[in-house]
Amino acid sequence: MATQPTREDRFSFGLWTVGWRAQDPFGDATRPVLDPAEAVHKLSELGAWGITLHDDDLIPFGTEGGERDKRISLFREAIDQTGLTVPMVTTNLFTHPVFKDGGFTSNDRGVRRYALRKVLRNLDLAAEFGAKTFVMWGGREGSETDAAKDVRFALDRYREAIDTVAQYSEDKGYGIRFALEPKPNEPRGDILLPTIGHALAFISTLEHHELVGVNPEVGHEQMAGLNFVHGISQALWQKKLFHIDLNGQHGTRFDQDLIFGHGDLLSAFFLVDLLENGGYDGPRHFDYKPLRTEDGAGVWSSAAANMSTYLLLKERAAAYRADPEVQEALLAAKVAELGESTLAAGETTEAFLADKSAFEDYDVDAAGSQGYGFVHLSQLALEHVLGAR
Ligand code: ASC
Ligand code: MN
Ligand code: MN
Ligand code: MN
Repeated sequence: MATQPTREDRFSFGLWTVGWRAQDPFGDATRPVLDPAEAVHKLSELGAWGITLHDDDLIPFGTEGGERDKRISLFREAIDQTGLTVPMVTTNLFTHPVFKDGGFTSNDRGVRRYALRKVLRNLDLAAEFGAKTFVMWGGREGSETDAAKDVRFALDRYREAIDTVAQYSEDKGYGIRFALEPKPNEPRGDILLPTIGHALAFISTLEHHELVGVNPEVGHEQMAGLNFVHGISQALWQKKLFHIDLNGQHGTRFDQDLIFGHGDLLSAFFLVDLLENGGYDGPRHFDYKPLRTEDGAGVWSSAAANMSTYLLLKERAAAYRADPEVQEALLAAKVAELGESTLAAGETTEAFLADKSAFEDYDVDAAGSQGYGFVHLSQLALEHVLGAR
């Protein structure tokens, strides 16, 4: 079994994932600060291909001048030494108290102008690192009380900000694409653009809608009780899956950011099958948090676990597809038949209405009593996931 990742697998990690010091709302950090250059070297040794970052992961908020330059160049040096890429960069508009009511959609106009400047500056850094994707996770864009936020105005300001950033990027010739990351809540009581569907609808209103897609995170959709595989399918169908955040989650509770596959394993299996066979060619990016219980060694074993789980599921998905019994079950379940158009090629509505076999003579009782065999198919998938086949 190929569980040793290589660069061709295009696995990437947020610097903030392995670098998370495990402070939570109830407890202090349990791990020391991780040197970004060490993160680059360790991830490279483990077989990762890319590292991603928020501006503040690399350059702590407020660090300016020579110290800022030094941090950037030390990171760049590690990148050059290892050959790791920086496929994606994103902006921290959530940690500093200035963003407590949001960045792009704060009620305070001065905060909005500051946030927009921070993002434009970070876009320059993204271009400098050769990033192809710029993620926007609006974690503080939202409210706790409906008295406090006119959501229609907030969406106007959200759109204004993204239009401005996209236009700036085009003017500079950066060739960067943008990916909005939905999340339903946490840290705000309610976050704007809470699901993939909300984000896709919003994107269609943007001036540079062609430059903007989504960066869905497994756990975020599952926090909203939604089916992640369905969400990703629609994003792919609309050619909007620009990036993805892989992790694990147990249902509708706080954002757990578990290792990929350590939440809903069956969903992870069908997700890998979809990503590998559904036309996604972007990074396989992990946005997870090493458990608070882990020490330094545990951090790196958790990073390796994400990749090996993905590769195991990829191998399982290939075995599932190649199994003749599965192919037979897929046929019986008419899974491919859904790919056939409902009307015949060139069939007019007139001809359709005249087709008695479609309605007047259609045997609804026979069709209603047929079995689709979905359980058998589903069990075959489960047996492949369990390695029983
Ligand atoms: C991101 C992203 C998130 C958040 C979170 C910060 O860039 O994808 O889900 O920031 O990881 O802790
Ligand atoms: Mn998360
Ligand atoms: Mn994320
Ligand atoms: Mn996250």
